[in-house]
Amino acid sequence: MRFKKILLILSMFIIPLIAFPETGERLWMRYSPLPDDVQSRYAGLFSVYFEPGSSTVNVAKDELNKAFRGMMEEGLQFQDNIRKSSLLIGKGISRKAEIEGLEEALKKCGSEGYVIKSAEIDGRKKIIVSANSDAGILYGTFAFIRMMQTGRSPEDLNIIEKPEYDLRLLNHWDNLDGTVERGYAGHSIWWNRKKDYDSLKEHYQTYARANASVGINGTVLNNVNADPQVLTHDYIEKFARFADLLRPYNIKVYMSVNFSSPAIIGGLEDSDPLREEVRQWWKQKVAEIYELIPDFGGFLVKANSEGQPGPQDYGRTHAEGANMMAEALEPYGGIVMWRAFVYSPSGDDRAKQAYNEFVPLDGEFHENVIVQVKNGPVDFQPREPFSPVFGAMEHTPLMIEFQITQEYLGFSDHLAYLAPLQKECLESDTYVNGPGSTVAKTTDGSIFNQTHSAIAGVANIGRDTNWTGHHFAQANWYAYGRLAWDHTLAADDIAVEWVKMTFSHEPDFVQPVLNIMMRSREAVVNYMTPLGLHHLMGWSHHYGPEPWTDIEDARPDWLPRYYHNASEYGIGFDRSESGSNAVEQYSEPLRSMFNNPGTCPENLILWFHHLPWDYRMSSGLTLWDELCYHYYHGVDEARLMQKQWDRLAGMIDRERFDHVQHKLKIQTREAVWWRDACLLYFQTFSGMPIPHELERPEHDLEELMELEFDMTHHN
Ligand code: GCW
Repeated sequence: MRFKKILLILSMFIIPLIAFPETGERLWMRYSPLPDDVQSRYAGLFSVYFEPGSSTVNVAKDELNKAFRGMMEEGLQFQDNIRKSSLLIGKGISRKAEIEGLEEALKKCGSEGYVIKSAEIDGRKKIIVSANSDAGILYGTFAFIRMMQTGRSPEDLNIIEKPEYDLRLLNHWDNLDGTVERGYAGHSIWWNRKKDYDSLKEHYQTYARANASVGINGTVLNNVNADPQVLTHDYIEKFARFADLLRPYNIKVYMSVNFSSPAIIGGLEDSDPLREEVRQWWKQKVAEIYELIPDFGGFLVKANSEGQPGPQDYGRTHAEGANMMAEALEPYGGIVMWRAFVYSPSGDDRAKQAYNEFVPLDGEFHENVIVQVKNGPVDFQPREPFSPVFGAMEHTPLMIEFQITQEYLGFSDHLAYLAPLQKECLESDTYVNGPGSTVAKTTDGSIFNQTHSAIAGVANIGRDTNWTGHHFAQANWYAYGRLAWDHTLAADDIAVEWVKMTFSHEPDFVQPVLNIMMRSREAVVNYMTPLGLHHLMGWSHHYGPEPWTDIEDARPDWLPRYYHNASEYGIGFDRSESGSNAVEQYSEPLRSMFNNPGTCPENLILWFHHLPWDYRMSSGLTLWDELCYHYYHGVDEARLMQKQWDRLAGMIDRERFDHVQHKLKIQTREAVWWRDACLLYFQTFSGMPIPHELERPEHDLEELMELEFDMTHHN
């Protein structure tokens, strides 16, 4: 009896301490033992020839070693003899052994891609991982590890991969004081850390490994609302240290800069981009940076937007401002990413402004400038049409900016898998060059001949142990990286990979979780902003519903009423020809399709039209009823997600299960909050009843309107 008790105590307290606590810290690189059947497929592969090379190759080798040690019963044996090895990794394999088709395959994988191939040498089966560069070896090795992690058979392989975008970046909106703008996973991993740098090394390496595992090859370390101090020597040195750390992982560092830096930290009279002194200042600054960071990536600039300084302060254009920096960076191969996120309070429809300001400048930007355009014309809403700037600037490289952090999708409290949102945008047809001119193709170099192709994602990473606040928000970091590498991947395939690597291979777990993930974004759209509604959230925090907000001195285009225009007549933003005519910025046949409520996709109908409450939708329902059904459906979906998760109890570790369960509870409660707030408020205009078969709202409008939102527990 006593013995049993001791065993029980041991199993309750000691064993969990020995086992790795599942905090989420290891992201999708947990490398826990693979199921037996998967192990047996890879069992013949533990003798490895890993061609010696640079620090990047060493990183890849260490990773493979770590992965095998964790996932397989037997560790790796490194050989220096090709014959004795079953897995051959290196750039020079084709020179060392005759392998059919390898040379040709390598010609197709560019400077960062890789080949993974089954081959036979002297009658013995081998797997080859090869590439044209060390970076390719790094990515090929990670791809091989991913195959193991996801249980893919290593038979008959003939994989040739090449990234779709050359530059695949994360943008950190991290302030130098350690806070993160729109960050919901704790403080900055980069700035204002009390711990000494060396003790954080492993943490940064995990960050770097995670990025390398999906192919992210650049990172902007500070907020686009840039502190000019970042260009002082002290900070350049700090950037250099990060650059040294990230370099082996093929990650370059970039910096957001403040346009007024010459005046603010350089002591110049002003920062006019056409003044020689100012141009010289930038040249010297850039030289100083490259002295310390020879492979520095370049600058990201938010100018003349939301109060940031810019060339327009001196009557100059965005192109003149960008070109000044581009000239300074050009001798070193650096680039400027110039953001097109601009809108002025006095301007006409905010959705039109980026196009209006940038398209006329097409052809005026230097070769090493890329204009960075948010996916939608307004601002990272749960659903927007694609930005009409895509495809409209034939002579200017454009890059797409997605937001991985969930500023408008429930922060890190709501589960919203974003790959479907990103795919929706990437696959939208702009028609600029006839059918098939998708947003992806207008930016990846396949339609327009451009020197650089690039993509950026605003990071959701912070100092939280699990990196992203919500365990499922890790999937958004992962999926963004995977799509940046290959935008043709399917959102559900990416989700399955991630679930298997992050949680479990068990089909009874994978399937329901996939289901949760794949319906999650649409659920959020439905309970927040269905049918093309947008920007209904609290005007400063962007979290909960505040469609009623009216602040006297606030800019009208920060307030929800500007966007929903609810009145006794109806609801929606008229962007048709008879309204702001934003439709005009799209190519035919989209323009006409969006212009007519009868042909406009209904999931965007209130984005483009202001319609009466009794407008007949294709379902036969009135607009009001349809709106109600969408909001209620969103809540049902959140409840279903919660139920589905509850059923998975016991299938994974307790820590992460409980954490996600807790978050889903919040999400469901808040879905109801959103639904009730929006419908009860809109009802004051429509005067129509909520369909009787739907449950009654749980809240009272006045009580909701009085709620004071407390930001503190959401960070
Ligand atoms: O979405 C808005 C955010 C701002 C952000 C801005 C931008 C960094 O609310 O916090 O500022 O966009 O993208 O520049």
